[in-house]
Amino acid sequence: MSALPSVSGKNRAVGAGTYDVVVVGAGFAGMYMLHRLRGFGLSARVYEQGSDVGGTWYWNRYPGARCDVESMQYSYSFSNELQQDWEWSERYAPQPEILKYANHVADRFDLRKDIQLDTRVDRAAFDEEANTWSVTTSDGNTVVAKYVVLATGCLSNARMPDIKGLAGFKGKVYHTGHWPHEPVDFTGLRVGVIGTGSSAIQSVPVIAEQASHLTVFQRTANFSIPARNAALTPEERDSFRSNYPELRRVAREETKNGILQELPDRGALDDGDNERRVKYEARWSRGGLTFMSVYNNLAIDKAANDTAANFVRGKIAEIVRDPGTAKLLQPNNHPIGTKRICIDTDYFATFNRPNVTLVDIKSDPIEEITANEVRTGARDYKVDALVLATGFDAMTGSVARIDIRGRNGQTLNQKWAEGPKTYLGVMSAGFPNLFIITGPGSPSVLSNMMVSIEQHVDWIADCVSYLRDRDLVSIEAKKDAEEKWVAHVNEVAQTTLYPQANSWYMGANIPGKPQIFMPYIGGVAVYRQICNDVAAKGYEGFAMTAAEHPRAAAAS
Ligand code: NA7
Repeated sequence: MSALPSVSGKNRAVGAGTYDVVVVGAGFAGMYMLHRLRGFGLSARVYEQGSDVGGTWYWNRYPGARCDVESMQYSYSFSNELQQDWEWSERYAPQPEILKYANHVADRFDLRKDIQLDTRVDRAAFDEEANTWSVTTSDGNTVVAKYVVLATGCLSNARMPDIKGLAGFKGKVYHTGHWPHEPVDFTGLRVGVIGTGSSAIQSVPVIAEQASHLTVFQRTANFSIPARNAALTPEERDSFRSNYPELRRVAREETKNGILQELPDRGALDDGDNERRVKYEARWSRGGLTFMSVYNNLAIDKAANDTAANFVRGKIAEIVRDPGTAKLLQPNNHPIGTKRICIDTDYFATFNRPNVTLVDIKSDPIEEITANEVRTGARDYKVDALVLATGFDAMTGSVARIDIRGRNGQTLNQKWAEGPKTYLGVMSAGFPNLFIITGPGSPSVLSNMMVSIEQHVDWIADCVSYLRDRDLVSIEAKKDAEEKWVAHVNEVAQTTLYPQANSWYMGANIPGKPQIFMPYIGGVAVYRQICNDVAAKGYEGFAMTAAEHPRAAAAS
């Protein structure tokens, strides 16, 4: 990379450190971004607010936390040596093992020397004269960089519920997304879990084994499929390893969500009741996320979706002995799969334990938390500890916490006040040289994140290299390209059942957050092709500025 332009505008920090690229976040996205940038000989600084690498896997260490994508697929593919060497122990890796893997990657590729831990990025301001960003961190330093890459993650901003009296609770309060690093022991305690999303569904069976009594406060029942987790056999690992190049290619180029699965050629209503049941039973026995790909129309046809939803409701009724509890646990307000389907180990069976109670806070809402009780309208529940499994300000939350100022001092939060607007999920008009990894408008959370992360990082790395080779000093999404992309993302979502659920995909879990469908549902294969085509056409839809005309290409 050529030397940075001289520094002299209003947003400039004179005498600050200069880098080609500042990367925000040292999760899987930030670490791979750093690795790729180094490969081009670029200087990069990564800031990470946690005390170690790993991103969401550093924070989400609640009991039972594990990945819902199979380990052999939820791993980097960029280094064949790495994927051949690493020994995943189970079908679904537990959080400590994923964190160990993240640390192994940091050490193996010598990434740590460019990662500054315990440091938040508070502010980033674009200098329109110099085409650089001034980045201010929580330690009071400001550095200058030509590019900023937001690798801040989609599920990093844990959301505390706004419940009256919570601050006055005398016992320990834990959030699943911000779990302590020292061991937590619930032995002999009365524990309350608020929320029944994926984090609760994974942690409830484990907490129930320790707690003297566990009360689960459920507002919305969720669909969950058994994980059928098990130790990986050497044969299973070898079968992946010997076929990795082809398996990775298929995941990237031929699937919707970056997860290997059979591609069904039939819709659910093309089969009779018996045939359908046999297929659902087989997938239920196999376990995992591929339950939703038994048929090709479960995400788009309500009648087809109902057949899968009814099957799972039937399974819940078979597992849970008390009919009243079973009924409460049966989801009935959204089509199956339109909220991220959960993957569990013995979640529903846990409600057969004598020390576990389910409380329906939809019909009897929590009114207040006192020093040692959760009070609903109908009764008080004594608890010694509270677990808030209440989710995240997803997809935009961690970006929104940074004061990002683009052209004319406009903040990204102002621009996104009515919902995030991006071109390809990777850049937002008015914010030149600012890239987002797995941002809103890209497949991101609807996919195997590793597949999406690698695709975005590679695309951004190629883009930066393209700019360098042509002596271009800025790139920016054009407004018209962005508008068309946002419209396309919405249009594709509207062809599916997804918008029918009040999900965090829609921003519906955060009061006041604009409700638009944020991820791109067209699928990773289609999306990759679109991104590749854009690049092949000289970054169609982006404006670029040559070094001698630094102000020439403000987005049209
Ligand atoms: P989720 O899936 O957002 O689940 C949060 C849960 O907390 C959900 O059941 C919510 O009910 C409930 N919730 C949120 N706020 C409240 C309040 N104020 N009172 C009662 N209940 C509340 O987050 P997770 O951490 O479980 O999972 C996030 C993703 O991580 C998951 O999809 C996987 O991809 C991994 P609601 O549905 O809003 O009625």
